[in-house]
Amino acid sequence: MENNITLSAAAEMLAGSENLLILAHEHPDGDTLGCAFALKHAFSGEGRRVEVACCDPVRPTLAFISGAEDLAVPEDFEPDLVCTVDVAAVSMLGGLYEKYRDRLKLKIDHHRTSEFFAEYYYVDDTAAACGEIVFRMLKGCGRLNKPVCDALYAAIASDTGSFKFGNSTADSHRISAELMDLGADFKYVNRMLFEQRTPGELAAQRAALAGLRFYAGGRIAAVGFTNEMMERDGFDEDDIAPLHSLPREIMGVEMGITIRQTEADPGLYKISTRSSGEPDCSAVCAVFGGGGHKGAAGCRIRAASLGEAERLIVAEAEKALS
Ligand SMILES: [Mn+2]
Repeated sequence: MENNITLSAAAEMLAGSENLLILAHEHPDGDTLGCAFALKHAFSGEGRRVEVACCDPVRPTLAFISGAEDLAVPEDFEPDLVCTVDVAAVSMLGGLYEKYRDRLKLKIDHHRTSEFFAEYYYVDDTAAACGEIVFRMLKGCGRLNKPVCDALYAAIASDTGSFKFGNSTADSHRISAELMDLGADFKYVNRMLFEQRTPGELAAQRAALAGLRFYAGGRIAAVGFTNEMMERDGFDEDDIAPLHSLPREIMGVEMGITIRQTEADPGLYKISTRSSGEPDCSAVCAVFGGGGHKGAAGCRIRAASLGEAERLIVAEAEKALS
């Protein structure tokens, strides 16, 4: 995979814009938000206006990065340059894709299976977090101020699961150490990221534990959520997100799977898979047109029921076991 722009040229392009719009991906996580707000803090001022937008609201536990839960584009704002961060596919932009498709100039990302939807792209799939790439870019142009460092620390700590996931590298630690040297408030960021739970998240966790199922002699574990469960127990899609790693954490489980019925289209099930890199989650999800990383990937499956969606994904996961 060849990038068609260097990080220094990308930084110059951003600096050359007057009205810069940064797009985060749907159901924003700490990485996409951390990158987006790092860019906002780095490039705001000097006659430049920078806004961040996302098609979904920010969940309350991550609002410390964005300062607000609503990331709609201000009505009076007409960007001359649009940049996406941590966005693998146009479907992850929701309705914002149609609105800005002709102005999508730059894409910065770290997903292995990537759509090259912007005019210029810089994708490094060896980076554990998109925040590592943004760090390199902002270090190169001397724009690492304190709020930038906090946001980038949040991005990297999020996507590495506090440096516990298999994707984290020595570079993840080196970059984070540099951010700490530069004053990143890692204690605050870690408390906000990893020691806060909403009541909805606990309700989702209770439902997940009650419905846990094992396959392949305990090497695969799956949990599923239906719209009915979510309505009955009072939790939503965002409350499920922190649970994606839960089945994988069980002793002996090599691939953990979470399945969620979608609210807008009850026949469509969103699948998230996790492993320690083996078996390859992105290969399993690619069978259904999805993608991601070896240790974490997702896809959507159309099925008549949660049980059917589960049978389909488990069958592919079983094939991937060595
Ligand atoms: Mn990411």
